[in-house]
Order: sequence, then C-alpha cells, then structure tokens
Amino acid sequence: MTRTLDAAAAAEIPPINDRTVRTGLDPDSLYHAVCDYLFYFQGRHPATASLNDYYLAASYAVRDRLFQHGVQSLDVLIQHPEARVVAYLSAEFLIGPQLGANLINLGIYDAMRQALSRLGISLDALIDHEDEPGLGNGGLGRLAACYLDSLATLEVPALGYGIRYEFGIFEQQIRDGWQIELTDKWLHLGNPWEIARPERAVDVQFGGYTEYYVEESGHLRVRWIPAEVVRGVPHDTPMLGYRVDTCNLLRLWRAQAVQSFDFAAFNVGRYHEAVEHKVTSETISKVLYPNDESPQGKMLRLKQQYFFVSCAIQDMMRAHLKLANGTPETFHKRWAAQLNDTHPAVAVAELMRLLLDDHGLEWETAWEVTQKTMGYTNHTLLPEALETWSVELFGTLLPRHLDIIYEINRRFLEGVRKVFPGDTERVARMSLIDEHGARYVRMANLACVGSHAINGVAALHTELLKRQILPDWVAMFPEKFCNVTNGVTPRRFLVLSNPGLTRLISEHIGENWPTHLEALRGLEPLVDDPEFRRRWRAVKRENKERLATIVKDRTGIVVDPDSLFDIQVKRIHEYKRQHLNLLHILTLYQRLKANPNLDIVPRTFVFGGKAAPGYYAAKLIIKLINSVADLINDDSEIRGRLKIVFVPDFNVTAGQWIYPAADLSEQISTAGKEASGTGNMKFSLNGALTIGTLDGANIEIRAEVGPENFFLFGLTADEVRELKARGYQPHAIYEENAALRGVLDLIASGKLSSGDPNLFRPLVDGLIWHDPFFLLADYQSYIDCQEEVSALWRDTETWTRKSILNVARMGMFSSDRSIRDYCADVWNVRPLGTRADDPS
Ligand code: 26W
Repeated sequence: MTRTLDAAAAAEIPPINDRTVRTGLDPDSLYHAVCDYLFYFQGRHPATASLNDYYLAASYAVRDRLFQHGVQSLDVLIQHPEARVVAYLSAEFLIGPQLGANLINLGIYDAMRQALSRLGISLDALIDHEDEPGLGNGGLGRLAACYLDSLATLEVPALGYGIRYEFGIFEQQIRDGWQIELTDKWLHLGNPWEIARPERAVDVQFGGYTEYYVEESGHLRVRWIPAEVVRGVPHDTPMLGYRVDTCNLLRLWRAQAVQSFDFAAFNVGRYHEAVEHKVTSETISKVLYPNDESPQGKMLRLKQQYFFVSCAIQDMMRAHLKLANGTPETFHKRWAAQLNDTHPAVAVAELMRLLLDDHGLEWETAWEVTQKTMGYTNHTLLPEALETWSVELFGTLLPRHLDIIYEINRRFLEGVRKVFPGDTERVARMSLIDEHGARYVRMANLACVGSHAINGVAALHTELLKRQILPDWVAMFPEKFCNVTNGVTPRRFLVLSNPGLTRLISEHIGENWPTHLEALRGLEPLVDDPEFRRRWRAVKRENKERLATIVKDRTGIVVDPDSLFDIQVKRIHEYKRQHLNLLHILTLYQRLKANPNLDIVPRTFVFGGKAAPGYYAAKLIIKLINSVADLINDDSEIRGRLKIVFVPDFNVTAGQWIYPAADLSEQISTAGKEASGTGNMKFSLNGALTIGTLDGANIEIRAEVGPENFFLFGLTADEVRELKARGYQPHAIYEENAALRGVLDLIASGKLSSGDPNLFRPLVDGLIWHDPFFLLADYQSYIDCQEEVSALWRDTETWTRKSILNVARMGMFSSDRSIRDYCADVWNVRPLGTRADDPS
C-alpha cells in the first residue's frame, strides 16, 4: 500500500540538512553520531564497548551519510525516466573493506579520526578490524568493484547486480608450506553496510516443464510449470562516488526458501524433511565457487547464475514498468546491461522469456529489445575457461530457456547460412550448441549473439580475442567489437592506501588529480628536483617499513626495508609463472653459494595469492615458494641478502599495504595469456617499476610510461605461437643453459623437500619436457633483464626518476577512463547529477 502525506504532515518532517547527527560531516557531529550508535544500537557505554562495537557504530554513522545521497540519487532517477541506467551483472564483486574508502569518498577521513580520538579510539584500528567481503576470486571481481566506484564518481546512474554469498573466497593459511583452505566468515560480526529489502524480494523458478496453449487472441503462448521456486531477497550496499552526491547501489541477492518449514511433514515426525526444502533452496547463495579460470559443469553453479540473473532482470523490469512508467518494448531505453564474462549470459534467454511469455511481445520485438540491452565483456582467452553446459543439465534446470536458446539458434544459423552459403563448418562453430559428441550450450556464443557490443579488456587481448576465439563473429558482425582497456580506482589504490604519496603529490599539483588522473603529468618536471626525489624515497621507505612490520607479524620473517622489494601478488596459476620468478631467485642463490662474496643487490621477494583448491600444480608452486624461502632465508652464507616471503591470504586489504611498498612489480605471464591484469596498474600507480612481458595491459602501460622506464623481456605472443608451431623443445634449452640446469637440478634433487625427494620432480619434468607456458624459452631473457634491474637499483637517483615518471604517466589507467569508454562506446549513457533540475 502506498501512503500519501498531506502537505501539513509533510511540512512537519524536518529537512534532512537539519538532522546533523545523521548528516553532519564535522568532527563534532560525527562524535555524537558514533556515541548515539554505540548507545542505542550496540547498547554500550563508550567505556565498556568493544572494538567491534566501535567499528559498527562508526560504520553506521558513515552509512547514514551515504544513504542521504542514496535516497536523493534514487529520487533523481525517478524524476528522469528518460535517463539510461547501467546494470552491471557480475557473479563477483570484490569490493574490499568499506569504512576507509567511504570516509575518503565522503571527504571525512580526518574528521572521523578526530571524532574517534575524543573517545580514545584509533581510526586505523577500526579500519584494520573490518573483515572484507571476499565475494570474488580475483581480477574480474575486483574490476567490477573499481567500476562501481567510477560509475558513481562520474555520476552515471548504475546498479551492480550479483550474489550475496554467505561464504566468500576461502581464507588461505599456510601449514608446512602448503595452502590450507578455511571457510570465510565475513558476516560473523555483522555487516553494517547493507540493508536487506525483503519487501522487494522476487521469485525464481527452476526445473519442471513447458506447456503450449492458445490465447484468446489466437496466439500460441508458452507456460513454464516449474518444479521449484526460490525467493531472492535483495541486500543493498551504497556505492558513493568520490566527493559527489551520486550514490549508486550494489544489489546482491540472497536465496531464501519460499516456505521455510513444512508443518505437514513435521507433524507426522519427518523432521529432516521438514527443513530440507529450506536447506536446498538456501544453498544457492551459500558459497562462492573458488575456481579461477576453469569452470566445472556443476548444477549448483548454473543455478547460482540463473538465480541472480533472473532476480536482476525481474527487478529491472519492475522498476522500468512501475517507477519509470515504461513499457516492455522500451526496456532497452532505460537499461544498459553489461555481462561481466559469460557467467550472467543466461540473461539473454531470461529477458527474452519475460518479454515473450510474461509480456506477450512478438519474437522480433523481444529480440531487438534484448540485443539493444546487452553488452558482453570477455575476460579470458584460456580455452578451458570458456563456459559450456551440457544440454541435458541445462534443460533439466531451465527447460523454457533451452527452448528459447534453440529458437534463437535456429533463426541465427539461418542468417549465417545466408551470408556464408554452404559453409557448414562455420555454422557448426557458431552454433549456440556444440554438437561434437555430447551436446553443450556455449555460453560465449549466447552472449555474442544476444549483445550489441562485445569487448576485450586490453588492446592485445581484444586483438587476440578477435583473431583466435571469435573470428567467425568478427566476419559476421565486425561492428559489434571494441576494446575497453581495464582501469583501477585511484581513490582506493592511491588516496586511501598510500596517504604519504597522496600528500606529497597534492602538495605539488593540487587536489584535483584523484578524479582527473591525467593531471599526474604535472609531476614530470619534478623529476629534476633533488628534494622532491628525496621526499619521494622517504614515502616509499615508510611504506616498506609498514609492510615489513606486517610481514614480521604474519610470518615471523624479518626483512630489510633498504633491500629492493620485488613483489608478485595475484592468483597462483601456471600461466602467471610464479615459478619463473623462483628460477631467478634460485639462480641468484646458486651464484652466491658459488661465490659468497659476490656483490649483489639485496632483495626481498614477496609472493601472495590463492590457488584454486583443486588445482594441484598451483598448490605445488606455493609449496615450492615456501620451500625456497626455508632454504634461503636462514642460510648463513646468504647473510640476509636474499629474503623470500609468502604472505598468506592475499586479498584486497593486503593489496592496500603491499602495492605502496613495492619497488619492482612482477608481471611475467606468458605473452598472450593474461587478458589484461590490473595489479600491474596498481603497482605502477604507487611508484613501482615493472618487469614484464608484452602481455595484456603491460603493453599499454609500457607505451604510456615510456619503454625506457619499463623492464621488458621475453617472447611476444606471436613468437610464442610460432615457436609452438615449429615444435618447442624445452629440453634443448635445459641442456644448453648451465645456470638453468643447475637450478632445475637443485629443485629436482630433493634438497628443497627433505621429507619427500620426489615432491617437485613432476614440476621439473613438466618444464623440461613440455613447458606449456614457455618458462625455459624466456628464462635467459628474464635473468638478463633482472641484471638490468639490479644495475639500475644501484643508481638511486635514476631509479627514483623512473619511479616518479611511472606515477606521472598512469593517468589512462584510472577506471574513470574505462567507464567513460564504456559510456561512449558500449552503453550510450550520460551522467546524471543528483540535483534533479541540474543534470550535469
Ligand atoms: C568459473 C570459471 C571462471 C572463473 C573466472 C572463468 C573465468 C573467470 C575469470 C574470467 C577469470 C578472471 O578473473 N579474469 C581476469 O579478468 C581481469 C579483469 O578483466 C583481467 O585483468 C585478468 O587478466 C583476467 O585473468
């Protein structure tokens, strides 16, 4: 029921701006707000409150200030039914801890620090206390979060739609050098950032069968009779932009049983059965799949995908029809939906189903609306990561959608045959159904046919996507393709995480740069100022000390902040080649063992990252990193000149203190394998120099910062392909290169694995005889390049100049630029200011 207030009653409500305890941004208002929440929400006196009480109270105080903007932003949207809104559909959002980032975006970081200090509480302690929502695996999920930050900052109306997993990515511990996975319990102390909206729940159907019937009008229609219904309950987290009034929403769906308790079963004593339905329904949003890069055809995963997509599309339709007074035929005018990889690709069939079955549109109209709504971003070239679902499984779970996909396919292939008569091979390749043996639904093909735009995430990636994965699609729909190079938010990954550098930069070029990152170019002339360079180094030194303290706490390992911090943090994967990094470390080790007085540059090697629980080779690499650490760290002959650290449980929070402390960023994937990378941008933005291959966004980073400020090594993607075609023989390289042989023999010797001399044998044999990621081919080039790194490190002033130039030239890698590209090339949306009469 909607209620209308009469004018007199409405006038009684104090204007929002008078309620300063809810909205005030000064230390005094914040102090009172925190005290209020402590007392009335947590039921605590300041004197007896726990750190968690304070964390929650401060967070609620901040949330009030977010929702003030959130409510306003929603009003503006309702007043502007003609404005197009972005719906970013993603199975993952790795948003990181919220308190610090929100304080930065609101501009009240220092005010809150002062408010809390009156209570004897350190803001840093509260920020450290927050458990981040690990609702993603890696790059793809973190990118979605950076994009939400930029969308709001650019005042583009947008919603993120995803799943509110009860358990996010596992917590990683290291025991005896091995990765152990523990359940992530990010919700256990409460989540102050979200608001559940049970009244906005929607029902999602699964299974059953379809029925055809003739409408009164004579139209043939389809009715889906499901076997199961699950409720999706939205949980909203506000996403405020930086120093603007626009506050968008991240809307995550939790699965809830429609009927939570079966009294009939309970009353006849079948207790287990009475709750069974509840348990199976709610399993859908229980846990994030921890697999990065290789999907398995699991029913639950398809259920998750359909669940959040159906919730999202229903929610969008409802808003369009009710709030915007729209019609189903104009859905695409209101919404631009982006498919973050193929995980939400079933949205194509779901929107078709709603338009056809629920709203009675003709096929052609429904198809036009669907294509105009959807855009598809591809995030990986690895063939094993391209999702397919067995037709049988798909049809069991989504019978109506399978019908629709068949019909899309029938019409589509008819078109292909017209353009390429007689080319049956092409038709088989482009079909939405793979019919080689058992039949599979190809989700990438569904996403391609159902979208008006298809993009890769870096220039090289888009090129390779067009050449290797989707050439048939380029031939037929060249106009659909574009590139949008990834970006990262400078608010979280510089302003929040590197306050020292932020202050130094702002002192010299003003405070506009966080939203105009190109302005960092203003730092270029300062490379000639020795005092500026000295202060630049002092900031880096402080950040390294901060990391050294954390490393000591977490691992017990003592590292020297004066050594070169050489860092590789990212998911552990063979194509990312953490083990190539190890080959370099062991090469240095053997040199020192042969000549203990060799004058080498002291280095601290830092690793971090999770391996998919079922990916044995990746887990063995973690074990090897730790074994190398054990061998070298305590070797008295090495005298601390080489230190190796594996930081457990790398996540967004850890990244925030690791990136600012790096001197050297390792971006050493086999060329052609890393779609973009975004860690590469975060390091460089914080003044690290990069050692990297010509892969993903490294290529564009190098072009921007200048080839003389980037350490390049290794084969190009084309050279890798040629070498593979010629017949690559890693064994020959092993035979010829004595240093490499020495290192591989050492790993295989059992000296690194006293418990089990054969432990690393398969890894070494794999490299010598197969080496699918070309480590041996790139080994010497990498070693030589690392020599250049060391030589430059000894020239402190030149190193500092290059570090400054890296930061100065990172402007294009702001996610603001990426979002502007999407707005212009994919979504056709414009910013909408929060003042209704003044859209900016
Ligand atoms: C379930 C299987 C699965 C899981 C995750 C398949 C594919 C994925 C993702 C596409 C993997 C991913 O995170 N890709 C990364 O996306 C980043 C953002 O575009 C890029 O920067 C990384 O290079 C890419 O590996």
